[in-house]
Amino acid sequence: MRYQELTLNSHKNPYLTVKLKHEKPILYSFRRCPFAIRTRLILKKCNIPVLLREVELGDKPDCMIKVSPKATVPILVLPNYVLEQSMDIIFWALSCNDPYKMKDAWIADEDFSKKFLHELDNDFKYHLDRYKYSSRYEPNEKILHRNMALSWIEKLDKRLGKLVYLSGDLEGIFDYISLPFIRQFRIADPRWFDSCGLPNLQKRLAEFEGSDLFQRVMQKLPIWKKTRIEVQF
Ligand SMILES: N[C@@H](CCC(=O)N[C@@H](CS)C(=O)NCC(=O)O)C(=O)O
Repeated sequence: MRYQELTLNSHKNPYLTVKLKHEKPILYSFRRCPFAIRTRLILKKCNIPVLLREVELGDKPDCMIKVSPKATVPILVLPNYVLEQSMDIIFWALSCNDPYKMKDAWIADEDFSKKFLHELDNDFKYHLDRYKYSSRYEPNEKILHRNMALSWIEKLDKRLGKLVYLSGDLEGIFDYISLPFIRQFRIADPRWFDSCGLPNLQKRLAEFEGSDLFQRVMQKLPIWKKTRIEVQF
């Protein structure tokens, strides 16, 4: 089965067999979290309806912690399973409905795809946190981490010199999984980022942030724990 190849882990992946039932899955999400943003982008592109519960990281709902004790967002609660990693939710969504054939870009060169994801979620994110939140780590090493992060996104800028989108001819999975993090990197010091000489990536990021899709997934929502309002996302 093709979807099996898409999973990051080689272990048996039970939720791939889950079919969407009438009841909608529940997504615990936090508006500004890049992991949650990438998940919302893909859920939207895949037309998967969910009930979104907006969370405050400093005041998480008990029922969220109960279903997923590690308590990071995003979390997707399905009738029989809980998915607690953004990429698991993304691959699950793509296995349910992939109208834009986003999986094709992933499958085309899976070694590249896995390396891209590893560099993003491990290396780049590591340096991003130590740059953006340097006061929580080693303030003296802020610029070192900024430069390490920059060296990776310079590769993305080069890629965009050859391709229209990070995913090829169409905006797709590589754009959606990475641009929320590049955005966060820029936000740490927009003037510095804009002066960095990354013309292709700066343009791509600006287009992405200006898109209807991005605006849609970034809407401010009521906090579920305080209001009990679940948003039909
Ligand atoms: N590997 C996880 C990481 C998710 C993550 O770290 N989310 C952050 C917010 S951006 C979080 O929930 N942190 C918990 C906290 O701050 O209490 C994924 O891909 O979903």
